[in-house]
Amino acid sequence: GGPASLSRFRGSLVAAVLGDCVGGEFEGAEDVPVENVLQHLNSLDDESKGSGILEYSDDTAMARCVVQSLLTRASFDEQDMARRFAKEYSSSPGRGYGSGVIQVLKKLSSPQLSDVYQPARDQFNGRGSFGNGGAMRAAPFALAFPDLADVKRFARLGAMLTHSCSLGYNGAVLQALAVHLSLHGALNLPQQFIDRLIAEMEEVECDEAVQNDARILKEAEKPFCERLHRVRDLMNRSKVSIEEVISELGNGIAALHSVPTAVFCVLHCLQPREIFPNSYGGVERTIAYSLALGGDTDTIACMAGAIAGAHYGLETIPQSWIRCCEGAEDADVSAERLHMLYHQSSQGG
Ligand code: R7I
Ligand code: MG
Ligand code: MG
Repeated sequence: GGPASLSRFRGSLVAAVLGDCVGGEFEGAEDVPVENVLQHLNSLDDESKGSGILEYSDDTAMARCVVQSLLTRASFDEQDMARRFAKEYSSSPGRGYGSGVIQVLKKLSSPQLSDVYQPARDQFNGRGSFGNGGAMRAAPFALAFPDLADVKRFARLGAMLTHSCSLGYNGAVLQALAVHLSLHGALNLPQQFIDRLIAEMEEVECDEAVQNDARILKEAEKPFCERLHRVRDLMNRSKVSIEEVISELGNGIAALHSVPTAVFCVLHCLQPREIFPNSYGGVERTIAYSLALGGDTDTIACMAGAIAGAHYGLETIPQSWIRCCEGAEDADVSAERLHMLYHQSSQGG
């Protein structure tokens, strides 16, 4: 489909859920042989096995809250979104949430709370979390707001409900930016895509809070920009091993060690790769490659899935995968509603 077509919205939201569900199998694994990834993904096609349904984790649980809040309020409403996070957590606490964020979610359910951003600020001795929990649920912001300034602003605020460290919320900004650009066909020119991401993040990271956090955490002055430059170097190499990707970009639970990695997974899998079957489409390659990196596989595959799905569209995603992932059908329905909201807003309505 063309820029911002329905198929791209559906592809993005559905592939994010698939990444989370199929990625759960390898979360935290250190060495994931490609054969194991392919075996796992093959078993999804094999319906006779009745492998059952793969459950989604906190990544999708929180993204669903974001989607429902944006759709219900037809804009960003931090009170409403915070309430939904808290309610979702209390009704289903076993989805694999990060150990720190649980404190925030408990505080958010208190009726006495006056500032919904305060619990996040209290995390980690007052500096806030740099985990990837804000980024993992950022894609819907790109699917709700046509205007890039809105995407950046609301992705940041949405993340700040749990992640007040700039290295946390700027991961969400980067993820939403990547989905926004992909939705508009920017991955047709990969070099320009990465240059555009770097240019946008240059602006985002030109900020005092970023400089402070970077200094305290001993990171480069503009941490995400520095990582994106590494992504650009890696994507232009003729051969790159999984070990190199892990050591250059990371595969961990910090936003800084996972969002640029997810962007790289998408870029690396734009062409067919000999480690994957020829029958694989782009979304399948991207998710498979994300799993092969090990580490925070559900989240990296979820984020890479959202970016890739916005590029390739829903038609490239196997039905058999959709059928065995919890929440994938729901995501498809929500995507249609987001598509409507998006195009209403872009007509100034
Ligand atoms: O970021 P968050 O929501 O976790 C998301 C991850 C995803 O992989 C999900 O799939 C799920 O598995 O969890 O949760 P947080 O608790 O805010 O951050 C995650 C972890 O990052 C924390 O439990 C800490 O181990 C670490 N972390 C920090 N450690 C030290 N100092 C995050 N921020 C800090 C910090 O400032
Ligand atoms: Mg998870
Ligand atoms: Mg994870």
